[in-house]
Amino acid sequence: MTFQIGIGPNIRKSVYFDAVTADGVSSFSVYNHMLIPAHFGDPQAEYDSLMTGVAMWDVAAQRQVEISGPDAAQLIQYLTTRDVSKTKIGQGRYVPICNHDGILINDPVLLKLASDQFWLSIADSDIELWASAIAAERGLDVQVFEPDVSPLAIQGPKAEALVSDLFGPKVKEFRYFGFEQTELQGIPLILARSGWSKQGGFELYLQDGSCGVELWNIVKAAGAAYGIRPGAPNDIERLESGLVSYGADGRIQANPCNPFEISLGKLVDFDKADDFVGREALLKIKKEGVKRRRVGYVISGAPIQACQHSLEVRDALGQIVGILSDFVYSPRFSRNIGVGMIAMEVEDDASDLVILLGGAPRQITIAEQPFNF
Ligand code: THG
Repeated sequence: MTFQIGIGPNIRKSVYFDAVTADGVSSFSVYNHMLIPAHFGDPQAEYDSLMTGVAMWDVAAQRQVEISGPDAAQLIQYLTTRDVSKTKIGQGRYVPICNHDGILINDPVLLKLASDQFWLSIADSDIELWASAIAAERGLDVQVFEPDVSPLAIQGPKAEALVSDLFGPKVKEFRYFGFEQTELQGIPLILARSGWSKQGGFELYLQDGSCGVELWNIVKAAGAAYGIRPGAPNDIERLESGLVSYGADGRIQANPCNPFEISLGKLVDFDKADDFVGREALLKIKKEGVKRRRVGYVISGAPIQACQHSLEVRDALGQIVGILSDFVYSPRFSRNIGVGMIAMEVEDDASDLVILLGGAPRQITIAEQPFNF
């Protein structure tokens, strides 16, 4: 099946769009109603550069929702399941956001810029609407808006050397999710040690969209010494490393899940002094126990094409007992791997599980997360 996706004016371009098209982007996806590069025509080389070199990604679609004003800290505490009251300025945190039913609706990175100024660097759902509605309903004195900020990720084992060339050796001292306001040849940006891979790296949160192409080209030129390649958030690596993808692994409209099911239970702080959205529902879910759990899967047979849509996991009786939400062929483990959910009553060593792939059944087994072969 070959087809194209129509791009209309409802899908926004990134500030790096002209740069990534000049550099040969060959596939886009859509994230936060924006185009996001999917690959540049050579997924294998892009995977290799992430694993052994350095890759640069246009992740401007990781939009920032700014919450600032006298009640900003209070609103952040109320929106997230984590206790971020002790978070320091210049420190980021991975913060699940749930609705009142305890269903995960986003899993952003929080950046605390000042005692009264925060960014939520969001996954694929409309948190600006959610946060501004909650703020207004609660009569909080805050501004909620999308600032002119566009992250560019630099990931891979050589990322630190490159970023150190650009910003100086101080970057080696950055803690995970630690960040600093800085500039590069006069371009304002926030530099953070973060990014959606386990290969290490940094993100440049560009604060002037008119400089997108210029910033891209500065990084590209400096990265040439390390063999930098343009790429995109890499599904193979994230599955190998066990990172959660809100949207792919579940979203409220399809496969809604609570944090306990999706392995983010440790980020729900019932002990925090402040109330938070979903607290009551999550307490009840925890007390009653979840009905399914997040697992890795190994899919038998020949190497598979990357996943486009989730698949049902069935047992010997043909009952649906789980979901395989994303899968790839893993070069690191030389087998087909995936992630998803399975009913609590299914044993870890179940041998009767099957999926239907391209009309043919394949055996599928449960594997520990993160994968450990
Ligand atoms: N960087 C920035 N914004 C983002 C992402 C990012 N927004 C969207 C999406 N990614 C948010 N989701 C995640 C998911 C996982 C991680 C970061 C963002 C992550 N997880 C580590 C892990 O699971 O091992 C560490 C989590 C922790 O501290 O507990 O890094 O990538 N700017």
